[in-house]
Amino acid sequence: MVGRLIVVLGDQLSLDLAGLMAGDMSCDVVVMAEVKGEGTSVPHHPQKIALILAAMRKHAEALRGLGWRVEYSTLEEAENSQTLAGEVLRRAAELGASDVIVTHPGEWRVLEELQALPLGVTVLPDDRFLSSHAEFAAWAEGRKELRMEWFYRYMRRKTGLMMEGDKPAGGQWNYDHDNRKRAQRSLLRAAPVRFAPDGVVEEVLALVEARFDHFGALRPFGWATDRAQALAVLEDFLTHRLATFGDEQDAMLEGEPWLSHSLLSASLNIGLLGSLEVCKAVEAAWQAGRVPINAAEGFIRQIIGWREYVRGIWALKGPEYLAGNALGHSRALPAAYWGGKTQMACVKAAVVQTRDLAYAHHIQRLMVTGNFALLAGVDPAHVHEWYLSVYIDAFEWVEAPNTIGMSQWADGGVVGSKPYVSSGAYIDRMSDYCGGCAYKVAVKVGEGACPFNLLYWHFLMRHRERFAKNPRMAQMYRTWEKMDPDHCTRVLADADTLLTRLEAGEPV
Ligand code: FAD
Ligand code: DLZ
Ligand code: SF4
Repeated sequence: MVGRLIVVLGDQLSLDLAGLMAGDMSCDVVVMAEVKGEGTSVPHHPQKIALILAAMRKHAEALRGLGWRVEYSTLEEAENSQTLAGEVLRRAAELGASDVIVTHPGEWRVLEELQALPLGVTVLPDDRFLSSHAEFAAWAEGRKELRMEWFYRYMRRKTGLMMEGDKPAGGQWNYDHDNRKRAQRSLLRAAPVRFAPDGVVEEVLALVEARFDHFGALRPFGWATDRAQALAVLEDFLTHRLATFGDEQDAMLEGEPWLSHSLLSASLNIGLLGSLEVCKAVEAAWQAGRVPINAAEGFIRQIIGWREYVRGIWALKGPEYLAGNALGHSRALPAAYWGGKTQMACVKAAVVQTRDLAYAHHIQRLMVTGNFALLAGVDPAHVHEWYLSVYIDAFEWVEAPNTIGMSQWADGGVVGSKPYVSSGAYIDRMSDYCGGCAYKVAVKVGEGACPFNLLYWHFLMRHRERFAKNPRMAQMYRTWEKMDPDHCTRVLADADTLLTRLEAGEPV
């Protein structure tokens, strides 16, 4: 007879997980399960499945090393269930357990599935986040707008990160005006640390190769799959890329997928690193004079600001948030997103990189693939499924508010006061993609016109009612009014033709 079952999910690989802290090593049993259903709930990128399975296997060993009894089901074991709930139930019957402890999952579907178990299920808050559901709800209470910047300042005060008393270090909360530079090609840019597969990873790669036929290349696989490797990625970032993180945050360069980004999201999201330890390491690098203030502040804002904020929105809005479609968009996702042909150099670069690396950085996600899907009026549910599938770091709690809220404005403006749309000019300013594109970014209409240019105006016109009075967008409507009416008619007609071609499944 055993005590309770402590369920540890594939993105809960932290030794101080709430479920473990609440458990009793002398009688409780940790249950971990590789199940096909979690790999196929959406067609997860093969590298993401491999990361999770390899990290789970290593974590189970680490827990055993600490003295926990771990009952671990591998995907190879034929008698196993296809679902997490089925596997927990099977273990409960096998061990004679009737109570289960679960740390709050990061996907509503998983929470509902586990709560429906015919067992005593206790769900504990996931205290790996710096702000709890209750705290975020209290912060949000009574506010007309839930702007990230205000939440960020609250979190700076709460954590004390980069604070001098009650004032922000350096006198400013936000150094973004020093950021957003165009990237320069540099022979000195160090490639980030990657890891050759060890025995555990090799085993899992073979398994994923045999069991999953999803979009995305499985090899080469170089992600950190244990805490020691994740700490090495952090150290590599602090030493080689943090100093230029702010400057290059929004830049895009052909053939340079990583630039000055940290590559830490997957390690943070599956629990190999803690968000506070990462922020403290960044703060210490700034205090030691190793990196400028705009870099350190910019990075810390992404973590205690954006990361915590989107989790708060996800928790506050609940499962209904996933069905948001404020703009009534209904087109299918272009085949180009799943590797189909496209002549748009920027979209192609982002998708090829996504296919090969399971990674694209924030501006590629927001201003290339996200921007195009929004301009083209793609159903946000399809966009959500794509983003949840293709990235190494994609988990619903963080992906959904970024996609449905920030990127597609499908939540009607909860996350963003205005939609993130731009013409080709923005992409041209922040990247070197346009020079090698079949389209011409300077061409606004007719032969060779950049699709972003056409669809930008089409978007603004089809949503005129909603956005013309938005103070942050009114200027664009005034610009349109001043344009030659014949030109405007041609832009909208060309955009309609483009959308018809997209609907017919033609490559654009
Ligand atoms: P860096 O650029 O080095 O940033 C540092 C860290 O800040 C990241 O590791 C991440 O933990 C955090 N961060 C930065 N921006 C955000 C943000 N907007 N929301 C939450 N955390 C942020 N991030 C995910 O972790 N998982 C997702 O599924 C995800 N989906 C996204 C979908 C869309 C449409 C968009 C626009 C953004 C999405 N992001 C997501 C946010 C961001 O793009 C990634 O966190 C980042 O690209 C990860 O790479 P990095 O670790 O090199 O990040
Ligand atoms: C994403 C994922 C995958 C691919 N496989 C597993 C698995 O086999 N077992 C498991 O416990 N978790 C897996 N996960 C992560 C879960 O889907 C994750 O806990 C939810 O997405 C909630 O964030
Ligand atoms: Fe993208 Fe337009 Fe530039 Fe081509 S011209 S890379 S489609 S922004």
